[in-house]
Amino acid sequence: MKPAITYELIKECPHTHARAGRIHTPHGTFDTPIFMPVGTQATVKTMAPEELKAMGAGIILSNTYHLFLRPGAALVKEAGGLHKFMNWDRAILTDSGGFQVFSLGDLRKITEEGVTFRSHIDGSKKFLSPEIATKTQMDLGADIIMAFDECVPYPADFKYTHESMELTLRWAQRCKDTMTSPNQGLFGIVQGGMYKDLRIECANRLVDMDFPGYAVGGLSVGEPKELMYDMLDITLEHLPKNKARYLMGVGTPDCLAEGVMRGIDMFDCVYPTRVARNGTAMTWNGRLVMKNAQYEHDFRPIDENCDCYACRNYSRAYIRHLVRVNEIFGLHLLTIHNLHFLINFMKKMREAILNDSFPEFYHRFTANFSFNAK
Ligand code: PRF
Ligand code: ZN
Repeated sequence: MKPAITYELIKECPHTHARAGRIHTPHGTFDTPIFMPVGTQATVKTMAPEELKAMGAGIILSNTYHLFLRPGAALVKEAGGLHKFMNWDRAILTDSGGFQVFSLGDLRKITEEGVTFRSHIDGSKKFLSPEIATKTQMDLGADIIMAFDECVPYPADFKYTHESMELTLRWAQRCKDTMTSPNQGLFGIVQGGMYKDLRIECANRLVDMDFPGYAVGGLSVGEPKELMYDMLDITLEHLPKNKARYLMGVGTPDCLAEGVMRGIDMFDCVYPTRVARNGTAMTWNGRLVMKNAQYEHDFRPIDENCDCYACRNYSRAYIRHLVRVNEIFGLHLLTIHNLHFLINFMKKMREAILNDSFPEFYHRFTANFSFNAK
């Protein structure tokens, strides 16, 4: 039987580890490298599915943790699954809840069996395990589902990180043993903190278990960027070329370019949607803080070369006004622009890989881009 999720390698950059490919899912095929907009609570905040499709989004991410608490997987199943519930007929990936639970800090307790935690909503006691996270994701019905892992905080000592990695590997096997759905694909998640030998061991042992795709977890947790890139380099060396590779929770343009250069195919991050709701626009040069006085009489679009709905129809001055008076439409326009920008950014990288010009793209991008706000 054909696996539900397959990766097709189309072209490798001759100078870097960047690669262009395609991922086939039961809800369509999308080109990689790709950025997945985040729809934590079964909606990409402020966005209608038609708007996401219009900008070319091929897959979105949602969260088991949030949907498990509200409205519950049984209700989503009763609705006919997440695709039908939220009216999205392209691919969906759900994260397992592991990362969200671990972000709760003191409100959780980890055992071999799983994680007991207090709901951030009403403080009630809840339990998630590899079996429950996998069954919940089977009920939600996303195309790609994630193993239940422990994301080690930064910094963490070797002993803790090692034991945690062993637990993540035992949990990955339990997820695999629970997964029985023929039209979903379960991805394994490489942990191992900031220790190269643990990263290598975790990658090798997950590959032996044979997943249809692999994620790199436990990065972008507060470590210096150079350290993250070192961990990525070593991890990717040990993942097979014929499977998808997903860097979890990474989405600023500089990290996307660095990740693609190292051979990552998929990314997700709340960054573009979160900063939009904060009044920030993303551009090829860096961030524009729309509230700033310098945009008061600026009747140009956010980005002259962007063909998103916001840039085709509205000025910086208008969006600045909306943001200043707290109008929802301003946040909606910025969300449209930021997601369009990142989807287009990935498309440009893919074209460069296909044209053998990825190094030129990378140098042009890094010469113009500054992380600082303007
Ligand atoms: N594990 C899971 N989800 C995640 C992460 C992880 O390590 C990260 C780390 N950046 C983001 N989302 N399951
Ligand atoms: Zn735009």
